[in-house]
Amino acid sequence: MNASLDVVIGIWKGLFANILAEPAIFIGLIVLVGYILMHKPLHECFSGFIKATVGFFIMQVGSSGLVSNFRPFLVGLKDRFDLQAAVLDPYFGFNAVNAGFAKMGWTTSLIMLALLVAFLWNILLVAFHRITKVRTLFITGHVMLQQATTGLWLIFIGVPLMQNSIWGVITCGILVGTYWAVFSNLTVEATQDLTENAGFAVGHQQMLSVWITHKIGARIGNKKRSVEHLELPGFLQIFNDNVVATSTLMLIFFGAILVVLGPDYLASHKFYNPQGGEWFIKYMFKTTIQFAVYLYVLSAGVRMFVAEMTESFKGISDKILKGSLPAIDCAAIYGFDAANGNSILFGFLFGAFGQFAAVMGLIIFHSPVLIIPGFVPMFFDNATVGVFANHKGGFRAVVIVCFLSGVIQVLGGALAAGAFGLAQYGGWHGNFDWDTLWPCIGWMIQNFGSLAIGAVILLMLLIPQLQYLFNKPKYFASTDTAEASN
Ligand code: ASC
Repeated sequence: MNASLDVVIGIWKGLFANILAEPAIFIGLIVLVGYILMHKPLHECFSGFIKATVGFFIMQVGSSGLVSNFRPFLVGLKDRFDLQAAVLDPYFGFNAVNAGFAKMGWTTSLIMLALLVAFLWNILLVAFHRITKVRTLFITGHVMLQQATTGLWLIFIGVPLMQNSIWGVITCGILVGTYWAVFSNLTVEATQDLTENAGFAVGHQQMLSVWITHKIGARIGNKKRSVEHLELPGFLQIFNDNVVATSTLMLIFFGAILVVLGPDYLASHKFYNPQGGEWFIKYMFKTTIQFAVYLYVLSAGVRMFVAEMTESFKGISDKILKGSLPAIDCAAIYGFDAANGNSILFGFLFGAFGQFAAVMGLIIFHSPVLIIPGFVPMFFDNATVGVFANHKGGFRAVVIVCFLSGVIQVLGGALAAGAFGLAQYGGWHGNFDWDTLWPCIGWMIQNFGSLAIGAVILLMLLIPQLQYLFNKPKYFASTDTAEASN
């Protein structure tokens, strides 16, 4: 690779690692710039920067605490029963692609370059929003890295001529950047409706299901029978409190998984310490109720940074990127669950039931690819659509949407892991969009090569045009923040 390209990759790697992959700092800087553009006094700009950054870090303490504490138990099922199975999880998918790159002798730093092209392409699409009708800039750095990685794999295996080449990288950047712009743009109405115009959209991994849920939620359920209005009889009323509900249900749910894994397995993997005199029952209780602890922390962080972002982003959308919104981590909507966390909880549980039911199906029908549910898609995708489903169609919508979402995740994930050769490396990306939309894109690329990529990009770019056509008067107004619309 030539030297100037190495310099570009070097600078971009630095910017990515220090700013974009640190969304707390990135969001803080956006807030800072927003306040400066609004001519706020310097001390207020500084205080907004700090609160947005700290708030985002608090949210991440919650979400990464959930991931690091609970993911090993689901993955443990694979080891405990010595299964040859692909784990549905974006981090496992990421590692699988990297292993695939190493085996094929492809250059992994091309992934960073594809990411840069995709990000610049998304900026261009927003800058020309009058023509493109794109209103959102996707800024969830760690997710962008995972998605560019899987995207590049699909292109390299699908179009041999593009393998390990700069053309493959540029094509991937445009394809993935279009997906970011178009699908996060698709969540604007749903998110603005849920958050009463808080001023952001979802930029994550289940944007298609957010859109579908927003569209069908009211039809399959009844908003009046929402999770927060569930009439629980007698003593069950204690479950209206999210801390009680989450702790109790996770004690049962993860408690059962811990029992299946067994004290010996847990001790041999240093989770549980019988030598130190720890009782298994106390270990189970303490471990499973951490779920409630991290969820609580997560929502506190969300409230803090969203408050700042909502106010300051007006500065940016008025002055620099007119009518635009940042598309951020799905966890940002958890602070807007009218049921105070219970839609999150039910979303997760019914998504998990759907996933386990589908895994049973794979076993019964002797699927060549076996799947182990991963925590990230199981929790974050289904909790997210759970909140949207409750908002539009109450408890019934949560049950139906999240159960189906869980089933689709496993079936689509199994197909994708097998079809794109990643099952052998142990994992597939696994989030909803990557079990539905992307397997279709991958299949088209495998069968019709670069022609398919061009067609997919054009078809995706058509989506915001259609959205605009059906909603002309309100389309750009829907990016007004709460303050602006007051
Ligand atoms: C993902 C991913 C995570 C979580 C996090 C949720 O898809 O890779 O680390 O969800 O973004 O807040």
